[in-house]
Amino acid sequence: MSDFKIKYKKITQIIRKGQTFLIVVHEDPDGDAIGSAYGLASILKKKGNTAVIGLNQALPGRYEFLNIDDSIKVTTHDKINVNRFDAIFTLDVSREKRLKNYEDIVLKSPKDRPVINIDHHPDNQNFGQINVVDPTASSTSQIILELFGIRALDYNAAFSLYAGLVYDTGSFRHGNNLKRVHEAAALCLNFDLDSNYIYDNFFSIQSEGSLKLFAKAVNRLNLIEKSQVAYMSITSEDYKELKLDEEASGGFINKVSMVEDASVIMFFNEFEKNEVKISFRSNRGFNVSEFAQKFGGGGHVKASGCFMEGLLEKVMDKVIKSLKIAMGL
Ligand SMILES: [Mn+2]
Repeated sequence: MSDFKIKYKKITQIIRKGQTFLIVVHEDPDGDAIGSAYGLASILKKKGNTAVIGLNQALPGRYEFLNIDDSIKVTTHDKINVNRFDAIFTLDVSREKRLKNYEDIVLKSPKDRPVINIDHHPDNQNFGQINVVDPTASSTSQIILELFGIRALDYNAAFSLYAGLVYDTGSFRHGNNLKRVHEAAALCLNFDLDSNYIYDNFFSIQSEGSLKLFAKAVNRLNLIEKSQVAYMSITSEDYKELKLDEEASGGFINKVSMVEDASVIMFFNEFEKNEVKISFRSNRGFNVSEFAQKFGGGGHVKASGCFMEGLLEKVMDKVIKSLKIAMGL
């Protein structure tokens, strides 16, 4: 029996033995985190169990369309009585730190409340009792589809997991094994899904405020080193001026990742004064996961991020200098 099958068996035993499960995803969740959480919750519900999704914040508005089943509750850590749960699933969480408010709940979980860590980040720290970590998978949603298979799905599970696949592959444009990605997607398409609806919600539909904010970012787009490096920024003043919260800048980096010739694209996002979130995208093989790790961040070879405190200009200066050295420019 393969390692994957052995782990699947152990997980099904835990599910069969238990009744109520907690699903935790990483802070500042993305479409794969939320999609895989709803997908797994639907699978558990179909098996007659109850699952609660624990976030570090309220469900971000742009992922509200994934909330199609009122019986699946989303909550925050302060409202959780962890003793209720028979096991904890962590989805799409690479490092303990990314659990944020759930770090203690997960890392100090007793043996009889096992932690099942399902993820596709190469820097995953295997903090679970069971770790299903596959960096060759496009998304956590894909791993869940491959683990549980078609028989575990219903419409809601298929909808959510398909959404996770769409999100992390940029609508099937990237992912290292597209045949495998499409095979997982095909499982979902046995249900009558509206793939356009999912695509539009992630990538097309934007509020007026968000578009205005994007215009500011694009206005500050800089191309340096013969256009090999591109970067843009928004400031806390921009957010204030347009009366927007951080959510408004979701997905901006993906919209500029097609800048011609750029090997690396960076987005400096100062959502609070002196708090800068930096997103990296790589088009030509430069490993931005390794680079982000220099600043305490992480992610994937082609898409990563980190967080830094300090004046925006200083942070930008430091990161750009360091990037030039790392790229040998
Ligand atoms: Mn993911």
